[in-house]
Amino acid sequence: MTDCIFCKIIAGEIPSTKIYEDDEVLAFLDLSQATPGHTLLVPKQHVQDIFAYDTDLASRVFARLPKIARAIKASDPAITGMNIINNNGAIAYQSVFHSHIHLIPRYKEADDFS
Ligand code: DGP
Repeated sequence: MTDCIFCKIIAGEIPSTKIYEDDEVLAFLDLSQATPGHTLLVPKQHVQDIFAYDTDLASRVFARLPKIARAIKASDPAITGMNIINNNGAIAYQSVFHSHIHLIPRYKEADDFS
């Protein structure tokens, strides 16, 4: 999709810090880090939101979560938890309309990074 910022990141037209990539998904650091290591997992195929997903593709994309979450957690011993969030629709605070899953590491000390 020509006007989609995440499609441009997937195509390498906009730089990103890649965390994980395979034939079907890309995970990269969120520009706006809720906590250090805040990562977005996106399907390479443009899918607007959960309502538009092909069920098989959704199961494959969401199945990557444990592996990527474990890799993020392993990157810093201070990470002891993680919020995983998927916003769907403007009413639910989706601002980029290429489906993405937030992986937000939580740290063992009080982690107010705002
Ligand atoms: P959401 O509100 O759930 O649609 O989250 C969209 C996220 O996308 C938001 O946390 C900021 C992030 N974002 C927007 N533009 C860019 C970009 O150009 N690069 C990166 N890495 N992240 C972006």
